[in-house]
Amino acid sequence: MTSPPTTGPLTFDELGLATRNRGMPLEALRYDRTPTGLHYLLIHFDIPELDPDAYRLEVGGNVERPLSLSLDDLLARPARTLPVTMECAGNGRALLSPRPVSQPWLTEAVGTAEWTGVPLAEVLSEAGPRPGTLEVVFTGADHGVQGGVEHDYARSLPVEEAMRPEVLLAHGMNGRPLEPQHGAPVRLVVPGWYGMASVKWLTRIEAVTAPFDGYQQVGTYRYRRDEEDPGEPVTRIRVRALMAPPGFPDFLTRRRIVDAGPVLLRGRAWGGEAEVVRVEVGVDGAWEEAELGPPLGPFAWRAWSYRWEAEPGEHVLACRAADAAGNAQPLEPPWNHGGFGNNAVQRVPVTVR
Ligand SMILES: Nc1nc2c(c(=O)[nH]1)N[C@H]1C(S)=C(S)[C@@H](COP(=O)(O)O)O[C@H]1N2
Ligand SMILES: [Mo]
Repeated sequence: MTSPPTTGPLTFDELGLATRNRGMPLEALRYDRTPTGLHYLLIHFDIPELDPDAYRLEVGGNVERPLSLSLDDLLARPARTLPVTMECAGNGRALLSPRPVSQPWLTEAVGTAEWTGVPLAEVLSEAGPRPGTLEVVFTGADHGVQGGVEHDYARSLPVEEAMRPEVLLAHGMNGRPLEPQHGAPVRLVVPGWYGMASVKWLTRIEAVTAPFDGYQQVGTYRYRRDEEDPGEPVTRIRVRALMAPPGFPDFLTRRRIVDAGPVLLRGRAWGGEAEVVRVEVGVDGAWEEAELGPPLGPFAWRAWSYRWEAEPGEHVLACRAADAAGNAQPLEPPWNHGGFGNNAVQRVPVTVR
């Protein structure tokens, strides 16, 4: 079923996942809005074949008025566009030791797109959840086996989260119709939550009166100590900053090479729990305050920059963010059995010549 965490070399299975699911090259941190072709991808099974002309979104379960909506029905409704930073909960997993065997992300599983869609709350209100509704379950058209369990990809949200005005039934990304790999024709976008909540290829929305126990809800996406531990659910994005690697890279090791003198270090910081209020840059362990740019929106990253006087020699650069709720990034990775929420500070070794 699932392999135990390992300290061994990367497996062929992990390589297979890594070549299907690309990360955002970190130089793309330069863009406010990540071009669609540079946005990260995470696809558990296969990209399903969905004909937009035959597409229906069924809204049912514990509701007064079940709905069946075509893509045209959704496109005809007033839409909202929001920049949203999405990050995979497994980002940083391959940096853990022992390493949970799954999609082996380093730090690139992030991107910020402008998502366009119909507020979920409007469609839900129209269907009218009946008293006793606890959660709303979102099911995708993709199907597979994970952890020995065959299922359609499905996740739930507590009803209060589902009713947040910024949760979208998205049919557009960066001003264009959704592309197949990002959930066409319609996906959920849950700003502030790790990516697993934003169900792609959405075909069914169901109001339920008991906690959803599908595989993607209870079998994974939990902060667990070990296999036996039921753990706590993975929800909102932990605060994090990343740096666009300075200078130029060595092809194989990606080690950075920089000329001595002033270097403008730049990056982005985000988090789903509260607003980012501080970013610091570390040079060989000494931390200094970075300058923050304006947030792009309440659910999107903000730019930061720092002027570094690079002196010849070997150096390690780092960056770390903190939010308004007092959350800060740890220096060492927070370990858990699935390798989720690793927001440890990024370290970038640099040779200055
Ligand atoms: N139906 C479905 N939705 C899904 C997934 C999936 O495999 N199937 N992956 C989830 C995960 S884990 C992440 S991180 C995001 C990734 O969205 P993106 O590929 O558009 O960046 O989609 C989420 N929605
Ligand atoms: Mo993910």
